Amino acid sequence: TAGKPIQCTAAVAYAAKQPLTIETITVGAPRAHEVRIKILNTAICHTDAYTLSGADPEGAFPVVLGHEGAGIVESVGPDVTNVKVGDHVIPLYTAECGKCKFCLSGKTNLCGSVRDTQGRGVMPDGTSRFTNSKGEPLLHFMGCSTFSEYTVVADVSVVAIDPTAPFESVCLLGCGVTTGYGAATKTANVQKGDTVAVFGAGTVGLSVAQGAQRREASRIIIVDINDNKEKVSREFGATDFVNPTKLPAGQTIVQKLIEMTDGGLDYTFDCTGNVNVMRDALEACHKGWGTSVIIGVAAAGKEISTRPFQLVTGRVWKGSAFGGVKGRSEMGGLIKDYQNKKLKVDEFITARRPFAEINDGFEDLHNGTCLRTVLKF
Ligand code: NAD
Ligand code: AHE
Ligand code: ZN
Repeated sequence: TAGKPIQCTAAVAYAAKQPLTIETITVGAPRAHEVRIKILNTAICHTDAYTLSGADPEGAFPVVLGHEGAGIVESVGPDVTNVKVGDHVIPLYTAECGKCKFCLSGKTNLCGSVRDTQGRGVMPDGTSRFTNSKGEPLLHFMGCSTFSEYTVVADVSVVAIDPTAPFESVCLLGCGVTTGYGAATKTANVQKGDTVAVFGAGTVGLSVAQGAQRREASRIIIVDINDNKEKVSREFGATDFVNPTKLPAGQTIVQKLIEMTDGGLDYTFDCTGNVNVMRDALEACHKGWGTSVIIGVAAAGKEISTRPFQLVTGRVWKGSAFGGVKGRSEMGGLIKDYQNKKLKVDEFITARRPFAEINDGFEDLHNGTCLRTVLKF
């Protein structure tokens, strides 16, 4: 099949708020510095639903969504040296070229090599590798498009992994688990004894909690409006669980957290995407040094606000993409941690479905106990 287009099954998002259409599409051969991957498993991240909802300012249709997957390299285009046919791989929505200003800065995991075209849903040469049966081009998504049995990604956007690692589990390292765990251990760099509050007990928030636990945080308070999340929060390391909708009349979540921690948290994390929660997370930080990390993705048009005095008095507001993790350099270590049982991954899988049930998988997101639905081709 190398060098030739492949026909395969994909789930196409033709318009916002519409179910995905499962159909046969054509996936073109990889060009220079491109890799064609046979996806074995993909999960559904909240961000896929967010883009499908129409709330993503970069969202465009028709598109092949999906960015939390794992598979095998089927073929490579000219000049690809980092992976070869047969390698087990994870596509990376945060590329790592190792050569751009960002990669060389030592200050960030963001990479500038392919981000512009990635945001426009095309390959670095400005074209798409996906075509539907009518011959219409389909857009790529986040440089990954894992909701297709075959996908094409830039070589800087893929990492080879230990072939003994199970695809159905490590696909979750393509986004949610890595994002939360990295936000705690890299972006915030939580240290032993620190106090931490996590807003939102989804896969991202629970992964923040397990990162904070790994670093021996003294207090890990999970805040979620859904009481069903208390049990799982404690399983992932929460020492306390607070439902902000059940506080005594007149008490705010910020007051509650400040009272619980003698003045506020060392670190807080927004894992909800709600801008009001982001403000609470910042204001629950300790005066003088508390740092709040925004991970959640907010809808188009939403903005954050607080009194500047919050920052004047030493609180720090920052953000984190993919947990600050450099995928090609650091994925191997995360896979090893998973294999050595230092990193929980399987525990996030709350449903497994055949790929054909992808729309049911999106419905799972609303059931109140869903962490990740893993789809299998
Ligand atoms: P999720 O939907 O599984 O989890 C969100 C949790 O937040 C749920 O448990 C929900 O009950 C809770 N919640 C909602 N409103 C709340 C409120 N007002 N107060 C407290 N809790 C509240 O989502 P997820 O997959 O864990 O993703 C979380 C967020 O992170 C999403 O916005 C997603 O788009 C974003 N995300 C960002 C990155 C990144 O790199 N920055 C990566 C992955 C996901
Ligand atoms: N396209 C949106 C922003 C989406 C966003 O913030 N994406 C996160 C990853 S979410 C993964 O589930 C991210 O890493 N952003 C950094 C980047 O380079 O995209 C918008 O608002 O335009
Ligand atoms: Zn994601």
